Amino acid sequence: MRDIDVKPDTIAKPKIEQPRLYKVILINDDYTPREFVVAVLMAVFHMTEDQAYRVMMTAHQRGACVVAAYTRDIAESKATEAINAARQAGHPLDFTTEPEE
Ligand code: TYC
Repeated sequence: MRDIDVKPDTIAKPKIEQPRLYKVILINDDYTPREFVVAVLMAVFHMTEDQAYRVMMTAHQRGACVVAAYTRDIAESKATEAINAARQAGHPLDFTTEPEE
């Protein structure tokens, strides 16, 4: 009697789809005080003062800077929270979100 090969030719490998991440981008402007930008980055994005200062200066010098990447809902709500804080204080500070490649 011949042995029957019961081993599958291919092993099923479950494919886990990672959710697409969205970047939150800080936009420079000529009016919002630097200290306010740093404070918002610390409060909303949980950065240290050092990290927040570097991100703020990058946006200041280059026009924009990626702050962080999150799932779409989180990215949009953090951008909205940061913009609302700026409007409350009367500053034109702006953030956008865009999908990562
Ligand atoms: N450019 C602003 C100033 O000179 C500071 C600033 C930095 C504003 C980064 C926005 O995303 C920003 N007061």
